[in-house]
Amino acid sequence: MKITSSEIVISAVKPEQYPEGDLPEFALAGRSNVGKSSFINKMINRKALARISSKPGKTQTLNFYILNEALHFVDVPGYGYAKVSKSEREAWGKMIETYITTREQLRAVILIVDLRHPPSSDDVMMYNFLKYHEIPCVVIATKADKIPKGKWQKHLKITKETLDFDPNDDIVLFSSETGLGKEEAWKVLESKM
Ligand SMILES: Nc1nc2c(ncn2[C@@H]2O[C@H](COP(=O)(O)OP(=O)(O)OP(=O)(O)O)[C@@H](O)[C@H]2O)c(=O)[nH]1
Ligand SMILES: [Mg+2]
Repeated sequence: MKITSSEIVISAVKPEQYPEGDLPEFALAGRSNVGKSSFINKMINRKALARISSKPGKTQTLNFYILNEALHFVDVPGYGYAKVSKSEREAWGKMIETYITTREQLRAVILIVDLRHPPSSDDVMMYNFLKYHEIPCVVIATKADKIPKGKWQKHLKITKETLDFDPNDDIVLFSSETGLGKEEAWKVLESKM
């Protein structure tokens, strides 16, 4: 898909603030600092519409972006950032759970994992959570530019095994640095719109 317009709609913390209407929506999920905001920027050809962390934990709210007046991307705060208090973590959990389990426009969650390392226990928990709620999931294995091409398939295999990956889901090798996987990712998302 060629993105010709993109802008932020709102930074929301509660359902009353979610945009109205029935545009199809895709939400990002993944560890803090894994590359969710970078993924959005690469997909929409913007350098810094979604804010990229100099330090982890940058994204704190549900940031809704509208693309081509036709769909929403939702940037979501990452999990697993150590310097977060228990009450902040609980508030985060509630906000995400409410969003994922009640948002009717949500077509799929884009789960971003780091291709270099096996998915963390939080990644596995998030994937299981999505499966449990029967939310379609697209796994993006990012930062592929950081490992040699010859090792991609081996790392992809470990990623799938660790997640106990459902073969009906899609998984895409990606790099926000090089743009690898961008066309494929759009193809997958378009098939779910
Ligand atoms: N080499 C490389 N670096 C990347 C890639 N994607 C993201 N990064 C870097 O990883 C860091 C974190 O990226 P973000 O996009 O801010 O990560 P995030 O998941 O949005 O982080 P939070 O908002 O804190 O949850 C930044 O320094 C990015 O430049 C990638 O594909 N390749
Ligand atoms: Mg971010």
